[in-house]
Amino acid sequence: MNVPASAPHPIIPRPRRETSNPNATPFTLSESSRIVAASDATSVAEFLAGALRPLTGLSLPVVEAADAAPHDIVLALSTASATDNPEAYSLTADATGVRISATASVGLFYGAQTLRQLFPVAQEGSSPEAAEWVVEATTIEDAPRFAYRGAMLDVVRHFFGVDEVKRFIDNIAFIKINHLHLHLTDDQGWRIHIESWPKLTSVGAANEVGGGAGGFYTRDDYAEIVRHAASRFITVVPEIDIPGHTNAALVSYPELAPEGIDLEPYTGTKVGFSTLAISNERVYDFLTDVFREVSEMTPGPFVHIGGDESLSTTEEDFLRFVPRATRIAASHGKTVIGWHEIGRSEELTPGTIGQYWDLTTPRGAAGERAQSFVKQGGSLIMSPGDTAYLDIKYDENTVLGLVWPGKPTSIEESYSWDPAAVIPGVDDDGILGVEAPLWTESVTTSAEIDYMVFPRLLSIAEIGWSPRRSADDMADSWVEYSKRLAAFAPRMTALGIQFNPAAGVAWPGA
Ligand code: TNX
Repeated sequence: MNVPASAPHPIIPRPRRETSNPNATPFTLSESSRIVAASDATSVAEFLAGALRPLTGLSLPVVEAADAAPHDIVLALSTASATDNPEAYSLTADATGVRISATASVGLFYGAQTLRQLFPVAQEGSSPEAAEWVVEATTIEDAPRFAYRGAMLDVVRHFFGVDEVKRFIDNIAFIKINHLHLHLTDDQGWRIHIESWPKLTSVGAANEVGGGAGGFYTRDDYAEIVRHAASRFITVVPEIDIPGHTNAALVSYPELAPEGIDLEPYTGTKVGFSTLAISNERVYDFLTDVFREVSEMTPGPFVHIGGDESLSTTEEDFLRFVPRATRIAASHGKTVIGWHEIGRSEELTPGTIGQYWDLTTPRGAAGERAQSFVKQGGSLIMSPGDTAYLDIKYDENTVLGLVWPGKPTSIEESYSWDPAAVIPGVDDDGILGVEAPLWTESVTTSAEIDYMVFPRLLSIAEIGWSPRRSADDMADSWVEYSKRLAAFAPRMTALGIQFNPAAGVAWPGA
């Protein structure tokens, strides 16, 4: 098998290559250690210092210096060649120091995140003076398998404020997730302020599942989320879900609804009952304004138009709507993403990306929808509902969560699948990456987010980053991974992540 029996360091996601040298003198972080970085790398150096100072009690000054000393950590940007992946990095640690090099800041950032995981875990969270900050001599060469590694947070079914989202960003950045998809609009609420249609938030944001007060992001709030995400090399992907999942928009502006529909705020969990009025030209004015404002507020390359479960839109209307909606959403230079249902259209704006959310064993139609994106010059984000969904129960005893795929999703099931083995004929070339969505019908607090997301998001992070495993290697790779995950647990605890120590892993101290 290709999977090493036991990786030298329990790093998640597993690096492409690590060669440790237990006989060589290790690296030691000490009172004299500095983080040495040229001016183009100081922001990553400050990030790393900020992570290590509270843990170690060391001062770790960030300096620009030509002569690095043996206890220093050096961050070095090298010149890019055309083929270099900006996310790739190399890291060496030994008695001469730690050196992280990459062709772009993002690569240095991932090297820094890996270095955090090389320090001993046992001491994390304990008193700094007691610890010896030693890293066994090692060399790591690392680069991701997929360019897109995402997590989705549904801030509609239950609203989460800016600080909760920033905390989520910090936690997912630790495992090299690089996209945060925010599900911003749905039947229960509209969560982002749109200046040209202000009632979306003055009327449409006031509810959530279960009758709570809801909420929304002002333009400044959203800018703060985008800025914080960017500081962790995470791109925000805003989703405006249309033409279904629109009850909150329709309650705010009844002119957008089909005639003769009863419009009431909604706080339940049913799906598929709402639709925009597809033949009404006002709807396209609305979409033009909304996607213009959302595109202005979003520096990243993507906007997501939803398109799932539009069960109250006729097929004819859906097929008229989707090409026009993708054109409008793309018109500000963005690449459009939609759930796989929009692949029913053969007139997508070229390059539109499909997000596949059916099961790992496709039931036919959904697989064809998914192939349709690749045929139209796009690619796929893989989010199978029975492996990548973070809102599905872990087992029958999980209080939170849903079981619509027909069964729960254990940690092992979240780990033991391959994105290139789901849709016939679609392999790595047609796959942009993976994403794990957290729908929040049953999730109301940051502690509950942690419980559903961790540790299963670690599985998705590793599937998105680490080299492909063959079907024959799956069982062995799970055995190896589950040991690494157990070793990673105290790290989550030290970061304040209230993960679920679910069955199937020999958790330390259990
Ligand atoms: C289906 S998955 C939905 C959401 C629900 C979710 C619950 C998808 C694109 N749509 O509206 O929240 O199931 O797991």
